[in-house]
Amino acid sequence: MGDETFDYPTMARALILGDKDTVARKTREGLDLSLDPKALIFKGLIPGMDVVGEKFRRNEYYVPQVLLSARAMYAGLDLLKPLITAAAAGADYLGIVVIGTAQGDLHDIGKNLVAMMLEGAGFKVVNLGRDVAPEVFVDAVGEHSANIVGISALMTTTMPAMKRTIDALDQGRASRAGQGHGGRRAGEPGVRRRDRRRWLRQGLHAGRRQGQGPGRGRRGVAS
Ligand code: B12
Repeated sequence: MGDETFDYPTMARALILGDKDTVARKTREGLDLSLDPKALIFKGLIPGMDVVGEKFRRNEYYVPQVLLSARAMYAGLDLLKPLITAAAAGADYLGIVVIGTAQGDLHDIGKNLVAMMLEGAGFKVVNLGRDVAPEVFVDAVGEHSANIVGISALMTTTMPAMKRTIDALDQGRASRAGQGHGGRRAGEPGVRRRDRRRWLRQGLHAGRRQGQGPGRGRRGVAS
């Protein structure tokens, strides 16, 4: 059985129901079939979480159900993470990324997914976790000499914290690092989609062109 016949809908449905055992079982099944770990995330887990988000928005789901689904998501992601990050090549990093969720925001699934992908792509990732104060970002960028800073914010109410973090980074030494801002709210205030994509591309590629790691002094937004 290959990717076309794998039962992604059952995996997504289990996530929607918060059934972490079935999500873990389907993830293992997919891995036993040598399916691409990223396919299991993007065709199984994320479509399930999208439905959860929609149900939450329509008040068909409340926080306890969403929490169960989040746990189910992690039951899959935890199994997939070692395979995705395995490509990371010792000390020979493409660059150093400091990533965290903005102050006041507890959503960390998307941020951890981005961290995982970056690690798998060959970056060293310093993951600060969630609800991270601006000064903690600034200190971490200095301490690790990061080339890129990733800030995640999923809520309208935590967008100002993202802005405070950007301002703090701009004031400190960290202004030389490229910044990637993510989360579904990240692009909202008056930024055109076309510009966001261009900035992110520039941020990630500029430093590489100069052979000094990605994104020095550039800024990008992805959602
Ligand atoms: C799961 C979830 C929760 C879980 C979080 C568990 C966890 N460990 O993360 C729990 C139950 C804790 C939760 C709580 C709350 N939530 Co909530 N939650 C969600 C939900 C359903 C899914 C988010 C998710 O994980 N998606 C899957 C991941 C893979 O996608 P993603 O996060 O978007 O990440 C992708 C991109 O955005 C991007 N990305 C993300 N971060 C970064 C960073 C960088 C640097 C880059 C480049 C890219 C990037 O890449 C990722 C991969 O593609 C969303 C619905 C939604 N549509 O987003 C609501 C949602 C975000 N929550 C919402 C709300 C209101 C809340 C609560 C206030 C509810 C309450 N009454 O208590 C609390 C707030 C708690 C807090 N202080 O943060 C609202 C926010 C509305 C708004 N406009 O502000 C949403 C949109 C639901 C809704 N429609 O109402 N939530």
